[in-house]
Amino acid sequence: MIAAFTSTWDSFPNWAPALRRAMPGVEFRAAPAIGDPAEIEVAVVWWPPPGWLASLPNLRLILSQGAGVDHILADPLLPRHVPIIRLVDPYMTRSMVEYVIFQVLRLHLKEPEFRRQQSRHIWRELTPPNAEHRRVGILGLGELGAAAAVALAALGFDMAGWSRSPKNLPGVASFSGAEALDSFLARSEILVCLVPLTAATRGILGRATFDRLPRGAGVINAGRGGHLVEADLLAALASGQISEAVLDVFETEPLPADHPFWDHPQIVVTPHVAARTNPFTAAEAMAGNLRRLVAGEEFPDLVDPDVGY
Ligand code: NDP
Ligand code: OXD
Repeated sequence: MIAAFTSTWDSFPNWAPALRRAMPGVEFRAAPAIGDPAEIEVAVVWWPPPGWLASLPNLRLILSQGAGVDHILADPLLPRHVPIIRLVDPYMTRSMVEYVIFQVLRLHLKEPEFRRQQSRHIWRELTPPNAEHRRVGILGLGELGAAAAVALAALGFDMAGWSRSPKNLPGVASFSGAEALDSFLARSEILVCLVPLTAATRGILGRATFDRLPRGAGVINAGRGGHLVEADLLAALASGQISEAVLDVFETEPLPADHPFWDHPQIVVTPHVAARTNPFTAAEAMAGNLRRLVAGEEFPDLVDPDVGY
């Protein structure tokens, strides 16, 4: 079997040892030098050039290099009959759990405020509530959101999550569907975004959402830049409706050097590192899906292009 690799975030030499170790029977070719396109049966991709997947006439499987698949579904010429598999990798899930715990604790324990006080030599005791009196909400209770929510519940936080379908997770109140969004937001003093970027979720971190949060809420976006309406965040920070924001993902990445987020005292910027794909563990997950393809088995992590994730 021959597979092609294309990526805008990482190089083929970084991936080749991992792919070859996990799938020793597969020949990998890096775009654009893939030889005869008709020989390619599997594509391992991150932001494939529009039309590139459609140029592979015998393609049988598309493997995403990331958990999100908006980079694939954005292709207007996407061959919709070819199964798309998103990346589900326990290593990546643990990274996201660590990131979310770290950022929630920072906001909960008022670390940004203490930093600002220190820079002005101010000794002012601020006392955060205990975790059980801090209401945290996670938009998205999938692979990553559910794991983060359960971990925060285990730390004692008053947890809730919002998803399309109801969930039954230990210590996590479940809110599902558009009709439950307002009541979910009304109780979220710290809001974490971990939904996929779809037509239904684009711009979800905008004024309508911010206005429904308790005054002074914190916002953590580890989903996608397209979830955030940047001007609405700046306005909500200026008005005090939002107190702090932690942003890992941006509409334009890398974040342009002159972007106002860089120097904003109430914004923490991290460079899309909440859960970076690890080629070695990702290649293991991909190998499992290749085995399923060959065996004709169902894919547990199959994407539904009509729903967008
Ligand atoms: P999953 O597909 O496992 O979970 C998505 C969750 O979002 C599900 O709970 C789903 O509901 C919910 N959801 C989707 N659409 C809606 C909607 N319209 N209304 C309510 N809930 C909705 O995704 P993952 O957890 O694996 O990943 C989530 C996202 O995290 C990725 O798409 C990606 O954008 C981002 N990500 C960011 C990384 C980073 O480093 N910053 C790294 C990896 C991922 P239901 O359960 O009912 O289907
Ligand atoms: C992903 C990501 O989707 O890295 O995996 O954001």
